[in-house]
Amino acid sequence: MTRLRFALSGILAALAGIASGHLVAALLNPSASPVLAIGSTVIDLTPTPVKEWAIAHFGTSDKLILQGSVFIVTLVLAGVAGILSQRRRAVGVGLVALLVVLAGAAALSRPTATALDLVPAAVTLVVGVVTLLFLLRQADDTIPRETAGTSRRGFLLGAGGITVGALLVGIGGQLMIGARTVASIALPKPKSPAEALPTGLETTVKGISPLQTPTATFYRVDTNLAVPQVDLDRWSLEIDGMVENPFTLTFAELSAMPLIERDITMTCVSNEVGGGYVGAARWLGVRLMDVLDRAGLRGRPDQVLSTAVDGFTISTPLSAIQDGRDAMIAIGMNGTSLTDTHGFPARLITPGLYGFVGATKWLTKLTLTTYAADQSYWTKRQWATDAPIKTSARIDTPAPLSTIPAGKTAIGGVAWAQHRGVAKVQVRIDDGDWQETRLGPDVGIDYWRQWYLPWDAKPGLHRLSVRAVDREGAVQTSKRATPFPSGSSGIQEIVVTVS
Ligand SMILES: Nc1nc2c(c(=O)[nH]1)N[C@H]1C(S)=C(S)[C@@H](COP(=O)(O)O)O[C@H]1N2
Ligand SMILES: [Mo]
Repeated sequence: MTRLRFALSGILAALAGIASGHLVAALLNPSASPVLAIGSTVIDLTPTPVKEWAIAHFGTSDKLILQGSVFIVTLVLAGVAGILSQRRRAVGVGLVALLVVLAGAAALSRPTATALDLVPAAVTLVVGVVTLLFLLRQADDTIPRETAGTSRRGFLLGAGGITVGALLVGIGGQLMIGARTVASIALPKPKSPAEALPTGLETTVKGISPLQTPTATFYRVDTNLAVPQVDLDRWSLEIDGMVENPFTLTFAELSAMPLIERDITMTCVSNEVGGGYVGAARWLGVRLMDVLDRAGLRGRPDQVLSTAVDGFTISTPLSAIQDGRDAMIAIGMNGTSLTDTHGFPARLITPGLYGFVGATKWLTKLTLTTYAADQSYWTKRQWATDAPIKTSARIDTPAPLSTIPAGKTAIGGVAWAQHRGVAKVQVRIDDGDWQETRLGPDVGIDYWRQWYLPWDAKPGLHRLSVRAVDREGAVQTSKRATPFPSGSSGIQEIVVTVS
């Protein structure tokens, strides 16, 4: 079983190296961690259909699954390197070194990489190679020992120690990365506040989404394996491109501008009909037009290309920003400063457009440009350039495929048709007619609307469908579309058992 020992040597060396690199990255810059750097590069290189499939099937765990796969593939390759080094040590060591060089290259290829990001890869290399050489010595039966059996015991002891050590170091690094969060900061009061939020239907209809989504449960979608942690003192917002006066704002300068407070429902283009990538929050921020007016447009730009601190870009049609909607640079969400997962310290919010065309998190630059001259992260990957959110209604209660007791109950949920507004929500039970539901409070055309229909449920299997009608009279389409390239459509239909 010598071969197994050699394979194990490779795997454990990789494990020890990766864990050490992860811990060092946790201290310096999480995204430079070897596994995270390779993972991020894989995300960027993944073809659009595969990415869409992963988001649809794995949801928010897509990142976990990706990281796990990168990790497993690395360990398999390291095992092969270990086996090869039974014949020729240099081959195994060379392969391990190559793996690390790839991780280092991935870290350096991140748009905001600095030379410091090579440190985790260097640590990985040193720890990996030293561990490999140590284990190979122990694994090798051909090296003469004083007593038989010493080598096996030595190998097992060494391997066990390294496994425990690597797990502790790796988990320690992971916990440190997870524990890094930005502190909430005090923000000025809005010059244009939103009205007090009315009481939502959640107080009376059990199981319905609350009128305002708590920040802690607000969906999160981005390409980042490690959440960017922005240092406020080093952050700035730059406005450049086709403008008369390019300028840069510090956070203090930005938050000193007149603030507006608005209730806006956000939706991700990857949301499937009936899905959970939608959330409603109260945003505090600076009107985007105020900033653009200060810069003064030059020539005929047609898009605002926004850049995040990690180099990620989004393009937003200038016409949407200019049409009077409350497009803003948000610095607050639901009464506090932004959390790091939702874009601290500043992000774009564009009512009526899907997040990938108007909601740049960790915003650091706004460039006035044209679609002919520049493309952004998702538009380079063939997603739509102009993507208004499609009208959609969702059933929150009863849950799909659930069993509920017969008798008086309610069918309820939320519906959205941002920037057009929801006029009606209709429910169909089995093959019956579309029935008008009762609507929750009206919080404006950019916000979702809660709805419910009292239902005297009779025993048996029932099909429930829902659709919304916007204030322009357009009925939610029953035509099915996948999220790619401009958002899903179709009508949600669920089945429940009444017993
Ligand atoms: N920097 C950055 N901003 C981003 C993204 C991203 O990947 N990186 N994803 C966008 C997408 S697809 C959506 S739907 C929204 C989600 O915002 P949330 O995570 O706060 O809900 O952020 C947008 N802004
Ligand atoms: Mo999205």
